[in-house]
Amino acid sequence: MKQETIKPSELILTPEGKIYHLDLSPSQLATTIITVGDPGRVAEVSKYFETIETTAEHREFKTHTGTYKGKRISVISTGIGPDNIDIVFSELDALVNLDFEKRQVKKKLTSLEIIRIGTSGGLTAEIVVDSFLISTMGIGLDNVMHYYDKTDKFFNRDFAQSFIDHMQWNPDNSVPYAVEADKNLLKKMTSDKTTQGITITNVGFYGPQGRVLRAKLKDENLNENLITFKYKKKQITNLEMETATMYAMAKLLGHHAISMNAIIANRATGTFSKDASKTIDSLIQYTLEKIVA
Ligand code: R1P
Repeated sequence: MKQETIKPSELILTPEGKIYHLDLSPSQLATTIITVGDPGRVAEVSKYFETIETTAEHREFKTHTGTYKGKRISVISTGIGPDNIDIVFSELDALVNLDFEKRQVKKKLTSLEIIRIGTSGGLTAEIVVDSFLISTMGIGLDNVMHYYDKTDKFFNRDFAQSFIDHMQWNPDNSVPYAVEADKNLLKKMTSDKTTQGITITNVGFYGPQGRVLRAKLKDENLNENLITFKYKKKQITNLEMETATMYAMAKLLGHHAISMNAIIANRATGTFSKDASKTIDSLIQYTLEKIVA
């Protein structure tokens, strides 16, 4: 049967044939990709590359593709939040798995290796500031994934339901989902320099992460309830804004993803790193070395 073509309103290409938001052509992307939130962090990663063949920038999406110890890597900023992960992962997948000339899905699909180097806040006192935490699982409190079909095969329903029950989760907020890390990448990136944990991904930085500056929260016990939740003796360790959506989008599209977190704040002790840039730089160097190991 002849495959239908994807319309210009759906697969949006620039006059140069680049994918719309990322402003990249397929040849400019490596199959190993580091994602960072902050566009300014892209150069903090690529400064360790011996060559840079591509630089691109459109809105919050900045890309450098080059080589580290001979391995071709793209580093891309996603900006902040799960909504951007939908855009970045859809376009990364399009770059490798769609034929831009024919506007069709390629017969042979490519799996990408996608590694987040991000920052995060620890929820319990044991998750110390300036440590590295790898997310074994993401709990998504965003709604992005609920627009996609066939998520049943990788959502951990039992885990999510026990979270919903424990939290007495307000269904008006969202429908929480749980999704595991890529097992091989988790093993590859882990060492005695890292801890592992369960990461909550939410849609905001203040209210949705239980922070009060001036606006009063609906649920003042949000973070306390998060840390008393246990599933098979495992506890939630940290909060950020991309991991669960990344894990789910990767599984949906057949890619491999892992989230490396530089813990720069601790919500239990109320502390913030005295030198967050140094901690992030150490995590960048650690991650690059693990990628080529
Ligand atoms: C909030 O300050 C941002 O920092 C964290 C959160 O996930 C959110 O994106 O990660 P990045 O430092 O990677 O952006």
